Amino acid sequence: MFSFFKKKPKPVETAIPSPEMAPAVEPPLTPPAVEPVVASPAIIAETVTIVPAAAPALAEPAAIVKKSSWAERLKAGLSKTRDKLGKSFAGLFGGGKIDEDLYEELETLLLTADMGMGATTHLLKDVRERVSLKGLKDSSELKGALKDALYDLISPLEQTLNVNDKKPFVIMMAGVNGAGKTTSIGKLAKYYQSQGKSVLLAAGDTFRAAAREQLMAWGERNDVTVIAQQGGDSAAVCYDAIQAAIARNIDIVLADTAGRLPTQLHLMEEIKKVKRVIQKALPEAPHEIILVVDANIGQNTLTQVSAFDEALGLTGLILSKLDGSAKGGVIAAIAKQHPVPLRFIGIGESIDDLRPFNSKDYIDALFD
Ligand SMILES: Nc1nc2c(ncn2[C@@H]2O[C@H](COP(=O)(O)OP(=O)(O)O)[C@@H](O)[C@H]2O)c(=O)[nH]1
Ligand SMILES: [Mg+2]
Repeated sequence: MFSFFKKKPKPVETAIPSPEMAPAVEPPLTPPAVEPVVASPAIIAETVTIVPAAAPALAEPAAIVKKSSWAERLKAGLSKTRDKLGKSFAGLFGGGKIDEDLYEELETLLLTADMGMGATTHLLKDVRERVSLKGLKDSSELKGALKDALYDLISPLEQTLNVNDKKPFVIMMAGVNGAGKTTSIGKLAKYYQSQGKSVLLAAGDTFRAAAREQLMAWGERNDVTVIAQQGGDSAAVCYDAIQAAIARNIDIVLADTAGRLPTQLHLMEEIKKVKRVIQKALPEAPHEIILVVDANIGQNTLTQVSAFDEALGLTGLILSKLDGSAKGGVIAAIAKQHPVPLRFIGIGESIDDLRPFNSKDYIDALFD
């Protein structure tokens, strides 16, 4: 593999679309001067620079982290959610009669873990049914019933992303600022490389120079091609990246985009345009549109999922920062209220801290 930035320390071929390409037909949307998520025009106009390899875009996993298994790290990562629930669960499942008081405590607990009203009501109903069906009498038997009910609720979200049938397979990232899009792209590039896939990155966050540099630094260190542009058009960068991927027989394109809030309607229009232009570059692309959501925002996740889904038609989710969050229950809320396949979960800043979502592992890490 090769990297433009490694061998040619100058800006990559810029993506100036030909007249028949979409960007020429659709005038670029100008980033607003007042919005906090966009860089000032001065930064947008800045020249692409090479970031020294010493500036890490992603922390390398510490030796101790490398030794522990994903299951252990998942458990450690979910410790905040588990701590919040753990003691109460221990009390709840510690033995004694199953009565209305117990169900009430359980309800409070599920709501505390950010499962939301819909999922909580659903789970309680399901647990009650299991209790009566199996004739459970003691609260110590409730844990199994709750785990089973939770599994039935969230396991439909567990759907492996199949990247094998299209080449290049184009994955487009979306989300608010700081959700973890760029970091997740770095982690995913490594993940797919380790499976023998060739990867190309599109530095589609053209609003923040730092985002482009973050991606370029990552690409340079790991010998992955990064397509970047010094101008401000995300759609053109993605178009160029797909052309490059086709020409170079690349397996997977990971397209970064700038952060935006669903309420910033002009920016939501801009990302719809990015999708349309990707479609022009490759008719069936983007094959996957992933919303990256920060687990710390809890119930607000749902607002983001529905808004981005409406704008783009989401095909997948990445839930990042589960490690820092006590709101791991939000997965149940997503499953109940707005199910979108949860492709990956992030449980740390290291390069190996992103893996496909596995509902059984997740439930075990929460309860055991
Ligand atoms: N603890 C933790 N931090 C994360 C995770 N994913 C991303 N981050 C951090 O969140 C911050 C914002 O990430 P970034 O990828 O730049 O967000 P973007 O604006 O959506 O591209 C960075 O400091 C990342 O290291 C995660 O799973 N766990
Ligand atoms: Mg970013």
